[in-house]
Amino acid sequence: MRLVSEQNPQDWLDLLLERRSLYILRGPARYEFTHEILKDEESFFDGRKVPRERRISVICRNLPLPSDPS
Ligand SMILES: O=C(O)CCC(=O)C(=O)O
Repeated sequence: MRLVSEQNPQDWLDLLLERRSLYILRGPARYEFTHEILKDEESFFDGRKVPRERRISVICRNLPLPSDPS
């Protein structure tokens, strides 16, 4: 997964999502960065090919707080 800063797209970070892994996006990672699953031809981590196969994603979202500007 790649996180890219919305303000400065040169500020990005790749995360390795292992099988059966759980990730939580919150705070700046949730609201100030985009997130994407990389295309197969871009799917490398630490120089190692990460094959894209069938992927099941279960997403849980919280309702925004009333004070949440987004
Ligand atoms: O499949 C994923 O892990 C990404 C989910 C996603 O982009 C989303 O809907 O927030």
